[in-house]
Amino acid sequence: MTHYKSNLRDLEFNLFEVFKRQDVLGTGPFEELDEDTARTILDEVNRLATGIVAESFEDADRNPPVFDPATHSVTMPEGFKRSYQAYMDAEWFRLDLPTELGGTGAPRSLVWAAAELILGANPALHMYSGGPGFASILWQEGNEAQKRFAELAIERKWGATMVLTEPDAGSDVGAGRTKAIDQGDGTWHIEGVKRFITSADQDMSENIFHLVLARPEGARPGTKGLSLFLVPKFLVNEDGTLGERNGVYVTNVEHKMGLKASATCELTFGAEHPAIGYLVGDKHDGIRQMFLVIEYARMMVGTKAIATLSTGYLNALAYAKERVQGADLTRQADKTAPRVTITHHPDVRRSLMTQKAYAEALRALVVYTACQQDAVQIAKHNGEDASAVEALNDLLLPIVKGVGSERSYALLAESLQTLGGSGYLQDYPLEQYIRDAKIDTLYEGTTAIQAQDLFFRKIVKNNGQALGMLLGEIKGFAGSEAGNGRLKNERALLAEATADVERIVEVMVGHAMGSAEEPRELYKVGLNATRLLMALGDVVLGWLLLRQAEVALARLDGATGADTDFYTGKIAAARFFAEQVLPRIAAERRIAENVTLDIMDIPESAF
Ligand code: ST9
Ligand code: FAD
Repeated sequence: MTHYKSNLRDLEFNLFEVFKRQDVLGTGPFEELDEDTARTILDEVNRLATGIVAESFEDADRNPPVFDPATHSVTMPEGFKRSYQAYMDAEWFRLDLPTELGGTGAPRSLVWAAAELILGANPALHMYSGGPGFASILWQEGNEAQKRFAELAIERKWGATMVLTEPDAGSDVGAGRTKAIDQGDGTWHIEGVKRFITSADQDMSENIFHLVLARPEGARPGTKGLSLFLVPKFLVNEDGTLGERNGVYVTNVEHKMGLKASATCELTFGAEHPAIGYLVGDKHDGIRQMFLVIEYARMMVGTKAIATLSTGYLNALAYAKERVQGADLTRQADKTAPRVTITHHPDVRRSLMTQKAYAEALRALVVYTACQQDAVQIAKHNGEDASAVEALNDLLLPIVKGVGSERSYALLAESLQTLGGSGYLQDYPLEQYIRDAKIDTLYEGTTAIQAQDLFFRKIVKNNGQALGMLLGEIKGFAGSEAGNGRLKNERALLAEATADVERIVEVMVGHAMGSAEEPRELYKVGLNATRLLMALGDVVLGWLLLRQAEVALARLDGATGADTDFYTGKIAAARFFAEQVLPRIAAERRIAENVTLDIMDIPESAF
């Protein structure tokens, strides 16, 4: 048995009972794949995930990759290599590739459902396996030679990286100083030092290609002056064989709190000999091109966080069902009363239900978001306008990433707490889950960056259209007869919370507009941005749980055995969230309305 406890039942519930993916499978762009095949794929990925993929999870944490500065190389732990090899041999990465590149033509909802399983079992492995995905973006954006490179990269399963961050350019990517010097022959020399680069070296693939943001000499400052370059570890000859070692070297590997199996590297370009780069697509459009990768990676990080919370909760639940401690609260005065499992204690139940409600709501959020990506795929296949659904997907991404990572990290502490002192030990996976999940609030844009992206780009710049569409759906549900009277109170709580979030947005838009006259009003937007992100997240999560409860209520009549428990749990989680989480948004609204500039007015030295 491995550490990983997946929740395939809930994934399938989302896919087929709530979001009805069988209606899109077998048609249009997904013609080749029907519901049975989709279920078989999930079974197979689940078998790998809970087996060989998860097997090296602890070992690679205790015996992480080893960096040799003399050869600039990273050696991976043997167990991890076996897990990686098994996963790559199974070629599930093809789910995510377009059919022109040998892909399966699967909907994104199925891709992300499968990804959850691997990300929960061994998140670093999922990241090392990103090469084919990176190659598909290179293929989409690249010139003819780069398209051939991309095809080769998939065939040979090369690794890949996204290279943005520098010591002085983290959140502020536009501050990057890495230079690109045109050689006039279709090649460029890249010079500079990047840091924190995931998977920049390993000994599991014969080549690695880096997608690097660098500034051509004379280009303008900021992100818009950056271009995207393909910089392979080994140059590739015309006939596809590997050529000379390129001048890009790993010069350090970080010692981290968690996710130790994932090598986080300093990458130096052009110090020893030239680092040759190729301008992607022969055009200077780097930040837009890189965001194609970033959007995918933000979804991936959110899914990773959620997957970890889910296995954290299920491990906590398994422990709680076994651990006997204390008497039932109603009999605590009776010293001879039988001892009970800790699931009998109200506080443990409160904690477990909080974990369950968030884990399952966040999973629903990932699948719901992925369903918007399915809709984009379908619209494009039919030659229809996809802009409205693309905007909805864009709006949801900072929620998946920002809310998913923050809630998962916080609630994994509850999972650990459920085990008492045992949770603090390496005998259980909880302490590693917490260490491994902390990174999710940091990379791919910190939570503050997600919050600003949500407000400025996804709400204001979009004139509130996508938000209006989403909140319109939620209000429609709240005002409907969903649940046939049995979810009436919960729908009323959802309606109130939605109105509170609308008010927070209204207050923030007021401050943003006020900044035209008084620039410091914008600070109030900054002070409320993360509040809005989390509050909107809770409303969306509450809505998705209630949608699940509606389905569960309908199915409960006539259900037996495990299904009865499953649907009962669904309804309970939705009620709990509506009653115990959503009312808190009213307090957030009051805080947002009354925000002042007090903390902006005090000197730095007063902190
Ligand atoms: C990192 C990696 O942390 C962590 C783990 C990696 C694991 C990798 C492996 C797995 C991935 C596999 C992927 C494979 C792919 C698979 C494909 C499958 C088929 N949305 O607001 P402005 C663009 S990496 C879209 O003025 P500033 C847009 O072009 C490091 N585009 O920004 C825009 O122009 P326009 C991650 C967006 O003030 C332009 O940027 N680092 C978005 O200049 C300028 O926009 C970070 O994430 C968006 N949401 O710069 C940095 N936003 O407006 C975080 C901007 O004309 N910092 N663009 O359209 C930020 O995001 C900053 O807000 C900033 C600010 C840099 C954008
Ligand atoms: P800073 O940008 O210095 O942020 C510090 C604090 O200030 C944060 O709390 C932040 O929210 C806040 N802050 C900063 N600017 C603002 C603002 N404008 N408004 C409000 N608050 C703000 N990068 C890559 O390019 N490729 C990778 O593969 C990669 N992998 C990584 C793996 C790991 C393990 C780590 C730790 C990092 C990785 N990164 C990678 C870099 C990662 O994306 C950055 O660390 C992240 O974007 C934050 O940048 P920073 O660390 O410089 O923090």
